[in-house]
Amino acid sequence: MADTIFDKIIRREIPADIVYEDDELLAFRDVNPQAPVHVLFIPKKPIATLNDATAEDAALLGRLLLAAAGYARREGFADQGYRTVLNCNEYGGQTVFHLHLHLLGGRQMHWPPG
Ligand code: IU
Repeated sequence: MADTIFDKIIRREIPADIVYEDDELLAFRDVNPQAPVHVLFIPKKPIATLNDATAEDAALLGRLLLAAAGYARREGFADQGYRTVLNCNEYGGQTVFHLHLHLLGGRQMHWPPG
């Protein structure tokens, strides 16, 4: 898989506002926030898109979701609610090809998304 800007963030080659890290995951604030809270949760494992995830990644993807929920709980906006988004490829609006989960909170979300 091609190296992306998120791999450079993982390796600390470029700065990011990191809010969570464990052995397998990293989370940092989106540089172009679309809500008062906009954090990206990524696996350190380089998976380009959701299409590239395999059954071997099931637990990792579960931990990615739980890390986002845990962050919302710790930051005190879990009960108020939030949105998670995982864009895949062109029609999904994916621009960085290292799988990432958007966590958006702090404002009312609307449906359907654009
Ligand atoms: P997308 O799902 O691939 O469209 O989301 C990519 C996100 O990565 C997007 O919200 C960007 O603002 C964000 N981002 C970032 O936080 N830091 C960067 O250096 C780059 C993109 I490039």
